[in-house]
Amino acid sequence: MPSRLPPGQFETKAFPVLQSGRVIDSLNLQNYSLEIYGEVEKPMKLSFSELSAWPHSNVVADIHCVTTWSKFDTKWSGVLFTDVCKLVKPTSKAKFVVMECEEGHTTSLPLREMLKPNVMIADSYDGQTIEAKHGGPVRMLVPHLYFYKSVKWVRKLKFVEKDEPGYWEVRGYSNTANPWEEERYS
Ligand SMILES: Nc1nc2c(c(=O)[nH]1)N[C@H]1C(S)=C(S)[C@@H](COP(=O)(O)O)O[C@H]1N2
Ligand SMILES: [Mo]
Repeated sequence: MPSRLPPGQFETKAFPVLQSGRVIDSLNLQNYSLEIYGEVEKPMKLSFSELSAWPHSNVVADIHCVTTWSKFDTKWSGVLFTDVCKLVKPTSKAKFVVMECEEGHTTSLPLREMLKPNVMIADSYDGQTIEAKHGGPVRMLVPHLYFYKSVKWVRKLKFVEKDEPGYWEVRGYSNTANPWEEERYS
């Protein structure tokens, strides 16, 4: 059976907390909003309750941090990115998605990576509202890539024609971030 552990990773039962700065704890269910804009036919700005009313899916996924920890069977709920696209309708120019977080942190991915199974806007972890330290109330989940692509405290999704490499990527981390190929650094 193929290993569930990508090369150079170890399994942890803990859920480490990692980010570039401090934990952002100023977002809550009342003040949260998510904007989806750029190369889409239907730009939108959603409150947390409006996002909650979108079609939800459950995902169970293994996650892999570039600092070498992996955690198996993490349980999330949220809106699949494929379902987001059915609602906002990317234009033919949309080739990349820039994920913009509270306090300016960003990452980006090609639209085709975002359309893979299990990529979601997550608003629940392990049956509960996501804790601030893990990016709550709303974070991205892109479980097939190193976890720095799964940004916390996401506020805007911008569909663009040209890539805009993100915070970790301009600091030497891989822009493709495939853990099975050990794409850690660029
Ligand atoms: N907004 C924001 N999201 C971020 C980061 C960050 O610095 N800022 N770091 C990433 C990194 S490197 C990792 S490993 C995961 C960690 O998520 P966790 O704290 O829930 O384990 O968040 C990612 N999302
Ligand atoms: Mo990370």
